[in-house]
Amino acid sequence: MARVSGFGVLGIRGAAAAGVLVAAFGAQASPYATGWLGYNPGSNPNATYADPNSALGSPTRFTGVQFNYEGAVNPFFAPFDPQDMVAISPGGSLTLSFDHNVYNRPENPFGIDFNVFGNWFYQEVGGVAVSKYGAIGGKIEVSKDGSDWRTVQVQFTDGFATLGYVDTFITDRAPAGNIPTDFTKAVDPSLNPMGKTLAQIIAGYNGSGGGTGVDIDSTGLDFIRFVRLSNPETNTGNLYLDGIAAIPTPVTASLFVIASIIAPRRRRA
Ligand SMILES: [Ca+2]
Ligand SMILES: [Ca+2]
Repeated sequence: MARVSGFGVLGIRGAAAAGVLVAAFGAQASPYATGWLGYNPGSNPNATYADPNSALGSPTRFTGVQFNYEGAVNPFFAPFDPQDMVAISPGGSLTLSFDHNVYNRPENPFGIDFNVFGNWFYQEVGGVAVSKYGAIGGKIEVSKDGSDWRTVQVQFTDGFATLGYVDTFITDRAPAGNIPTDFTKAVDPSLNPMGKTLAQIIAGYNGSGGGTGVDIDSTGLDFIRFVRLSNPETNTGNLYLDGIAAIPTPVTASLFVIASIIAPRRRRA
């Protein structure tokens, strides 16, 4: 991850000092949802995918374990284990919480502040993506305090299918790769996966794990702590939520601050 490699600039002492500062300021402990508060499975609950805890932590990189049909997650092979995701049927909703404030940062690539992951995927014909399956919408709202909710401009399934690894190029039942993608990195919204092979899509993701990128700028909020996904009553299908991932604070700015704090101590030593 960028954060870890960034510490290489300062060496072990710098990393240790940064660790102290992170602890002192209570900075983000997890980029993913760490809690949920309020799960309404909706009018047509799916009892197999009924555990909201499946939407906490990292999105899924390897799926099918519970069905004995394992494979690395890629845009042609979506997560489908009950431990991977939770269902929200029409009329239902689920609220997730981050353990830190997620800010609207204009300097984030494409303005995106967090990613949302589901189980939509690309249908493959002749080795290329020809259509998006399971893109049935879904309303995303954000909140600072869990009571004042603002709707964002994108819908749940507007974004990109999940990719678990950058070094697996088999579309169906691939073994786990060695290089995980970054779920906290946004895909360029102008990328069009249709007509592309898995290798071309992986190149287009540029290290990202996919997802729907959300920019909270239009909500007027400077930061958010809660994300609510709702399935409109007018929908006919279920939404399957795998997880959410916050875009981290740019590392370079943080390290310059840390370096300026620890440098005088080194000179006195
Ligand atoms: Ca933003
Ligand atoms: Ca999950």
